[in-house]
Amino acid sequence: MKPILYTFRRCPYAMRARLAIAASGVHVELREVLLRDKAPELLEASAKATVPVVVHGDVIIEESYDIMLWALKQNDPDGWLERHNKTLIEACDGAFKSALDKYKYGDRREGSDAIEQRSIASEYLANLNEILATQPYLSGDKVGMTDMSIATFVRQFANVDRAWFDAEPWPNLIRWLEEFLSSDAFAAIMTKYPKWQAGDPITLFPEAP
Ligand SMILES: N[C@@H](CCC(=O)N[C@@H](CS)C(=O)NCC(=O)O)C(=O)O
Repeated sequence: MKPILYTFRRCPYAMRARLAIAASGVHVELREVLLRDKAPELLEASAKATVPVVVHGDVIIEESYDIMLWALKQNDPDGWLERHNKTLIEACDGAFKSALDKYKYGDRREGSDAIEQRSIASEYLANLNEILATQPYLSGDKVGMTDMSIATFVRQFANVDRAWFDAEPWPNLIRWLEEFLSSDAFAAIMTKYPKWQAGDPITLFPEAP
């Protein structure tokens, strides 16, 4: 039986797990989750009940970053793991994501806490822009683990107010994000699936060639 991936299409954590799984060529059985109506099978496997989750026999992997490593350690044809800046990824998952959530879900009137949080998150983005001034990708000359761990969160930030994002002085970051959003790799992980329930036919991910 193939490993099972519980996932949600628009979740940036689930997206990066799908990016790594697709790059590795490891096949999983995809189960699309509705966050407001989670499948009992997911809740049984993972009390934490966030997505993504991989269930592989007795092994349960409940963190997107760990799912990326799990897939790429099995097969890493593009050498993502060689290009892996853990400090930058941790800063994304920590202070940046926390500020992003307060910006995205807060009251975004001028002077509000949400706007203050936007400034905090922007410091991280300005740093990415500086890195991207000297090299095409966060991982160096080629895309790697660092880019693919962070891109879906920058996308989420940009989508809160795309006009504001595009007017900021970070052309390298905008170029990098655009390249990611128009990539085949991104398109391949954004297929829409109906919510999974027990008894449904198996959905293979990546889709069988
Ligand atoms: N640290 C976790 C975070 C995952 C996470 O928070 N996912 C969100 C969706 S984007 C979630 O499942 N939230 C639970 C809920 O909304 O009920 C990871 O890296 O996988």
